Amino acid sequence: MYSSTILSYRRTDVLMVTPWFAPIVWDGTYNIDILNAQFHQRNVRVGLTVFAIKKYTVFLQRFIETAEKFFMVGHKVNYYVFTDRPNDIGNISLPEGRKVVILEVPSYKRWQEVSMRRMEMIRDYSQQRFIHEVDFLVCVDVDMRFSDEVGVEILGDVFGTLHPGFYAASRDRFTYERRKQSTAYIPPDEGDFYYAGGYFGGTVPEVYKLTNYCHNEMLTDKRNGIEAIWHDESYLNKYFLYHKPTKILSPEYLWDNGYAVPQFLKRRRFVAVPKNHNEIRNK
Ligand code: 2GW
Ligand code: MN
Repeated sequence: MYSSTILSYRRTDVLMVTPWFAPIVWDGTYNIDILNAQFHQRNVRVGLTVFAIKKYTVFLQRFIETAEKFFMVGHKVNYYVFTDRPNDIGNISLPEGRKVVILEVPSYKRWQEVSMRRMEMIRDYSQQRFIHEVDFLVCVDVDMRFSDEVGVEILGDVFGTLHPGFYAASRDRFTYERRKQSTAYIPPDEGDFYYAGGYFGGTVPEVYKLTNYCHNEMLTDKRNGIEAIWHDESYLNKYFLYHKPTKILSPEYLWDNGYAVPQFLKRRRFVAVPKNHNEIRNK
């Protein structure tokens, strides 16, 4: 229940705001009714980008079904599904205000490239299309399911998500790119958080800047015969080091049940679907 005392909506067990005054979104720190009213007033439109290349089309059905239950319920949503197999994707009919848009794209042979090229494709479509259709983009992995509410509390100019494997780790344990030859290099005494590659977003112009940067750094590395250790995730971490996110999502928003659930994690909103790596990846 909402009350305006300044002692409510406080969490003392987790960091609620970064040193550059960006909120970190945890359960119990916001009032969704107030936020929904604000975003309805602006008639906000949200694009959810997801890639289903090659065998990863198998994840799509569950992804969209669970999103219909939990993602931005009551708001306008376009699902932008990038795929090389448009015929594998059946007709998905959704209620008024929500739709699936299939975008046919090439597939790359190496899986690292499949993952990294998402940056280029999101960039290109941001400029050509998304800018005319939505206000915010949310860019996520497809091997996931929604299991609790994800609403407008996540939206902001540019946001990243704390990786569920590193929220408690010290900086020296972050798996940033450590080779100086790579454009994704981060010096040992720098870095705020370890952000997950599978969940970022913001306004369309901000996502354009982010994806353009990551793609260009990747191309520079490619010309120099190097590829960052965790691919797009490494370039994303480099981007966020020098272009700080204006909002950060807690691991509630990107969880993997392979990890023990800590006390302070009150909700698991978007959870990795276990996959047989050999079966799904070799083809
Ligand atoms: C990926 C790895 C190995 C073989 C295939 C693929 C693959 C990925 C694919 O065949 N088709 C495809 O559509 N993808 C897309 O790339 C899909 O959207 C998937 O969710 C995304 C990232 O691949 P994924 O989910 O298998 O990798 P994770 O869960 O280990 O992802 C983390 O690390 C990646 C970089 O190595 C990315 O940064 C990703 O965002 C992270 O979550
Ligand atoms: Mn994934």
